[in-house]
Amino acid sequence: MSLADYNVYPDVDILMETVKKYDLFEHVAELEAYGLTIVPAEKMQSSDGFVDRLRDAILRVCEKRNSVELGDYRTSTLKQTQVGGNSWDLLEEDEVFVEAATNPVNLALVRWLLGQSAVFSGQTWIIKGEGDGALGLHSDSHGIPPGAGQIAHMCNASWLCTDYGGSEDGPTVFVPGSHHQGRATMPHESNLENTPFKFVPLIAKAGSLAIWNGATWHASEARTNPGLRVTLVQNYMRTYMRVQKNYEATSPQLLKKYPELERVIGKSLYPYEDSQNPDYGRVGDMMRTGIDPFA
Ligand SMILES: O=C(O)CCC(=O)C(=O)O
Ligand SMILES: [Fe+2]
Repeated sequence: MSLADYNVYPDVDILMETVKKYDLFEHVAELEAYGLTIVPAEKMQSSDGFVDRLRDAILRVCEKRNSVELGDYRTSTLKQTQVGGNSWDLLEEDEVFVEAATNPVNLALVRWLLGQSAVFSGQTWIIKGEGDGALGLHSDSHGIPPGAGQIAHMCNASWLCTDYGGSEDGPTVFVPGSHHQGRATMPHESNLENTPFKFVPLIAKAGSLAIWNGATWHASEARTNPGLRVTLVQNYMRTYMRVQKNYEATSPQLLKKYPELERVIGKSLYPYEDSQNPDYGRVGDMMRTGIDPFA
C-alpha cells in the first residue's frame, strides 16, 4: 500500500498517482534538485503526429502574422528578427496549442511545481535561424524578489518542435541548482562567455518537453546550423500572480485626477498591452524586482 492509497491528502495523492502512472519520479527529483528536467518525447503521452502538427501550426501562424514565407524549416534562411514578432497568445489559433497546454504529463509536472491551482499564463514561439545570436542568463520568475526561493512561483514548460542535437542548434542552456539561489541573475553574471556559473545544454529530440522552475537560470546559445530551431514556450503561474481584476482600462479622467493611481494599478507592469507582443519596458520593470525586494 502506498501513502496515496490512504487518501488523506488529495492534492498530493492525485499527483503521486499521476507521477507513478506516467513514470515521472526521476523528473520530479530532477526538478527539485536541479530545477529543470527534460521529458523525452516517448514519455509525453502525445497523440500521433502531435509535434509535427504543433510545429506546422507555429510556422503557419508565424507566416500569417508576420507576412513572411518560411518555406521548409530545415533549410529556411529567415532570421529571428523576421519571425520573432507577434509570437504570443496562440491558444485560439489552433487546437494543437490547447493540446500542448493540457497534455497530462505536462500538467502533472506543472502541478508538481505550482500546486493544483496552477494557472496557464501564456504561450509564445521561439524560432531561431542560422546566425541568430545568444541570449544571456536570466530567471523567468519576473516579479519574485530575492528571499522567496523555497518554492516555485512560476514555471516554463517548453515543447521542442525540432531536434536540439548540440551547441550548433542554438539550444537553451541551464545552471543546474540555480533555483536554490532564489533570485534573478545580476547583470555581470549573465553573459555566457564569462559567467562564473557552470551550465548544461538542453539536448533532446523534437516532441520532448523541457520544464523548469522559473527561477532556474537559463540562457541560449547562438545557432550556427542551417534551418530553424522551433520551440513552443508555455508559462504557468501560481494563483497569487493573478490580480482580482485588471485595472488597465481605468478611465483616463480618473488617472489624470489621481496621479498615483497609474502606478498603483501596475500600469507599467504585466500583462502586456498588446497580447501578441511583449512590451519590453514592462518586462524590464517586472524583472528588476528579481534582484531587489525594494524595486
Ligand atoms: O531557448 C531560448 O532561446 C531561450 C528560452 C527562454 O529564455 C525562455 O523560454 O524563457
Ligand atoms: Fe527565459
